[in-house]
Amino acid sequence: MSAFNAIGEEREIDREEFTPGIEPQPTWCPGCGDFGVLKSLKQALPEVGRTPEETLLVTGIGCSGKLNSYLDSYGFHTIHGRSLPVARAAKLANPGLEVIAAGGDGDGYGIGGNHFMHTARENHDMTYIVFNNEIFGLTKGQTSPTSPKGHKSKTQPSGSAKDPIRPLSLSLTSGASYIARTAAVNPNQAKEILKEAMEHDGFAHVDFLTQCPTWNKDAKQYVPYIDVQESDDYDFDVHDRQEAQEMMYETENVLKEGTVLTGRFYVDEDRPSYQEEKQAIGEMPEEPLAERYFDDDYEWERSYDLLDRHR
Ligand SMILES: Cc1ncc(C[n+]2csc(CCOP(=O)(O)OP(=O)(O)O)c2C)c(N)n1
Ligand code: SF4
Ligand SMILES: [Mg+2]
Repeated sequence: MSAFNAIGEEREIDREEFTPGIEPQPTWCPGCGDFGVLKSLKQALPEVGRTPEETLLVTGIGCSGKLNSYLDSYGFHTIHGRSLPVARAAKLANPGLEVIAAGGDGDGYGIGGNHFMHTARENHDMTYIVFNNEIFGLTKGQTSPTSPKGHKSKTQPSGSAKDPIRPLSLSLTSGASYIARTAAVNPNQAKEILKEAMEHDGFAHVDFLTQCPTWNKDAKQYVPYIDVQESDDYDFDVHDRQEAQEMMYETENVLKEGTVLTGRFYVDEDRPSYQEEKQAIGEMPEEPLAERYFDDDYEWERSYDLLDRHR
């Protein structure tokens, strides 16, 4: 079965279809927030009408990168920090696919930070989930770009001297058109946010707070969380860039003090995606590039049918 043409029919989709037949038991530590990402993703995909055959998950390296092994879909476990360029290429070749890139805070905001910035700037149509546990989990707890100032680790035994990056603000400044933060401790909200991110046309960035009880004992700081859309204390327009910017800045400030604000922070539905911009200047055909690899006799639906179905 070709990765370009394995297209499911219109039908009821059971979330268990996304559970692989081999290696179904995650090797994440008990209590790891990564379970929350897997669970909410498995719930969200059928609810947006996607089958495993219509989904491509591209991951980086880290505990988070293991997500590929536990979700039955097309998958590509790339190298450290490089999930986004692979995801971009796949989406450009076959825009009918639901393309999800995922990786850790070290992977996406550190070594892959350049790709993050430019994929957001170019507004590539995909969902990008960053498992933000504020440390390098897989390599046993080193300081990461989101570790709070003063955080002690093996690499910074006296405490990090540096302020963490501001992932939401960075995303907005770079050009992402959907920006949200959710947390593994809030699976219902996480599912809804992932659905919105997948349905969004453009680069949808979800900063997903995932506790690491093994190497980051401060994980308890993620509880309780506040949903900014549900709370009466916050009133801002997610479509207004300046209001979103101010809300993100506050959100990033208060996280250091242990107040976890989650929800949608910025949504721009009007900005054309990279593909649309390229088509507008005649640099990209209307038909999926993947279509060129089809033989007229193929029994499966063709990739432009998939594109029509999900447009
Ligand atoms: C080029 C390269 N440098 C370093 C590593 C070692 N390495 C593997 S995972 C990782 C960090 C993982 O942290 P993060 O991205 O936050 O993911 P987590 O494990 O926390 O989910 C590092 C430094 C590597 N695999 N490749
Ligand atoms: S080391 Fe941390 S991030 Fe990795 S699986 Fe264990 S709890 Fe999760
Ligand atoms: Mg991490």
